[in-house]
Amino acid sequence: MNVIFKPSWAIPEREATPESVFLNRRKFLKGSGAVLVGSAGLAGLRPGAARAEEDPSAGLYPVPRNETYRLDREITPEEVSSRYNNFYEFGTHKEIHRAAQALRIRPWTVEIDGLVDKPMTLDIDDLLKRMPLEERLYRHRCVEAWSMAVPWSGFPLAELVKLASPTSAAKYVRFETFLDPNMAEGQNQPWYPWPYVEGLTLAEATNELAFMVTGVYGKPLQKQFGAPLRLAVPWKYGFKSIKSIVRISFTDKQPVGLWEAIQASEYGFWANVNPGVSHPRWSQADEQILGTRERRETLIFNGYVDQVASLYPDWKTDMSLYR
Ligand SMILES: Nc1nc2c(c(=O)[nH]1)N[C@H]1C(S)=C(S)[C@@H](COP(=O)(O)O)O[C@H]1N2
Ligand SMILES: [Mo]
Repeated sequence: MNVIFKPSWAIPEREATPESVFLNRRKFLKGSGAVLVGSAGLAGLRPGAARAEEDPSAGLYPVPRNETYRLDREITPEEVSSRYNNFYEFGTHKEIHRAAQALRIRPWTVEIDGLVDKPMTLDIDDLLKRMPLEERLYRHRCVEAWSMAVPWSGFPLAELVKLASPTSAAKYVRFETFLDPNMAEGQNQPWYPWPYVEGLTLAEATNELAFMVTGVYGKPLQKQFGAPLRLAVPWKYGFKSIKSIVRISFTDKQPVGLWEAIQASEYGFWANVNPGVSHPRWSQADEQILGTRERRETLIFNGYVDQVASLYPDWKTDMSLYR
């Protein structure tokens, strides 16, 4: 496709969000049959061959829930959260679930490199067997002012950091998504500096909340959620939670994320959820709860202040330091 779209970061998405949540849901309910046929087609499968696509990690789920992480709202139904996604590798719209079926999730390896004792390549299924899998209920707040609440399955990022054994010089963790424009049509759009990159400080990465997600709703992660391995850092805006990770590097330089590279004034490195600081083009004071007509006040650090405040010692006096 060579149609030139206006980059979606140039559109005030918040204006479109409440309506599109509602409309997408209705479209899904009316057209789910077509969705299934369409996705099998994209994956190059005959409809009858759909079983061949079964995720080899399916037998690992469901995993025990860690009750430490509680919600102040309902879990967003799967048919809502899995039909309204951001995954720019497959397009800039929210009905990414179809195009994202082109994502091939096996074989899948994750490179661990940079300032570590021993760089390594991990096979995803070996990694899944080595890590302590658990379920956590987390809120997710997109910078576009919509939110959801999801039962992620996965393991603490701190466990992976331990396995990687960074040297004392490492200060940051840099994450990278796959790069394959033949598979992911959105990666042919030249104004994005592919691949998608995100970063955390090492202290953030080893905070108890930082979670490597491998499943959701008691099953392996669906492709549109960023299978087979994505990040969840629920006190930060959603764009920090990078999907379909193939490389994790330890470094002494602050990583520049894809969104920061495009528009640093709107999407900074810290990106901590903060209702008090507006996005340059819209307020962050409240949020649309996905799949409902409810708006709710957004909480500082998305409600996770107890877990993360120690990472940002002076946040009370100058939270703008952490935009
Ligand atoms: N690789 C990659 N990761 C990504 C994105 C993306 O476009 N590509 N979008 C981000 C944004 S803006 C959000 S809000 C969340 C959306 O996650 P969800 O689709 O599972 O709700 O993924 C984040 N991770
Ligand atoms: Mo987002």
